[in-house]
Amino acid sequence: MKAMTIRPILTVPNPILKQVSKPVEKVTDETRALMDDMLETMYAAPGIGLAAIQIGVPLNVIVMDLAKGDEKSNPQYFVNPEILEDVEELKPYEEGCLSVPDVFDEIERPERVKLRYLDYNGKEVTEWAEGLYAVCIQHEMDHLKGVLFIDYLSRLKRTRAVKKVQKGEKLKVAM
Ligand code: K1U
Ligand code: ZN
Repeated sequence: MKAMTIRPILTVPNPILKQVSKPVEKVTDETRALMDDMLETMYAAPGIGLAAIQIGVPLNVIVMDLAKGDEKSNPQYFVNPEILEDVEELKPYEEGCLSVPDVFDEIERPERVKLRYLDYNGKEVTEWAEGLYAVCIQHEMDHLKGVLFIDYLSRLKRTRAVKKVQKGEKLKVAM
């Protein structure tokens, strides 16, 4: 039986979120235990994606589950993901982030990307992502580079977003 732990999710302006994550040398049981904890943490939040740095682990690891409402869960695991190709066409999507809670804004990204990554068992996968899959993997891969979706917004919007999160955190402590 897997023992999984829900870990605290770091929020802005925690400087750890700006760190650049490192490649995983080999997918081991330790990597799988990290991915199990990340998935549990993501489901509890709830969210549809999570990068390891969001729980303070600077490794190139991402989990995702894009199953809707009553659909069967569909966990996906990405170790050392790379974008091999993207298309010129950009598509806007109203993004959110568990590290910037209660802030949403429209971000434009390439509507399709070709990915290469290692899965839960360390097997190499190459495939195209589109729709919400393309949006989410690009958002999560930005986390691995220390980039947050609010970094694409104006300085004014970004400052407001960080202040909103800090105010929310203060209220949580007071309650
Ligand atoms: O913090 C994260 O990186 C996770 C983030 C992923 C994401 C969402 C939308 C666009 C791009 C990337 C989230 O999961 S935010 C929460 C969210 O979108 C959601 C939560 C519950 C149900 C459905 C969606
Ligand atoms: Zn995020």
